Amino acid sequence: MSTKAVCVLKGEVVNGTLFFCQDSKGPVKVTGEVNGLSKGLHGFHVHEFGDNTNGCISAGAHFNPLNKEHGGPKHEIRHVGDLGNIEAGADGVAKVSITDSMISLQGDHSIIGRTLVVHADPDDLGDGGHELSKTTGNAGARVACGVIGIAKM
Ligand SMILES: [Cu+2]
Ligand SMILES: [Zn+2]
Repeated sequence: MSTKAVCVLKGEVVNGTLFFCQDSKGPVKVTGEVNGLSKGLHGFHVHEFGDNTNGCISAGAHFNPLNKEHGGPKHEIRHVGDLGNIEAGADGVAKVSITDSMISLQGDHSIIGRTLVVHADPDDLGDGGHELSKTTGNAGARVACGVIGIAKM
């Protein structure tokens, strides 16, 4: 059985739609497109709360049920929500195609009802040596966000 979820990202200039698909308890495939970005890398994370009452800031910190330090998606030490970066071309469009085994659409690592956030700056994946590297990857402002919801099968 496969589970599907969807997220509509909204920001002042950045927007997009992401689709999530998981077969039984396998990895989650994230696909879609984000528009209106500056060229280059942008931090891309699942944040803890599905709360956008005060904009993207209400989504809280990175989803971190295992209480680890911030890292990159391929690192052993990472937040569950750490999906690394997406990369926009000169046209401001980032095509997203990520497969991740830490996030899930069910159980303790479920991202359903939490917020997907795109940042202004690159995520340094914990290695930047900045005081924020081990908590946020120093990825800067939140330029768009959206709550991840259950999608039609
Ligand atoms: Cu983030
Ligand atoms: Zn993180």
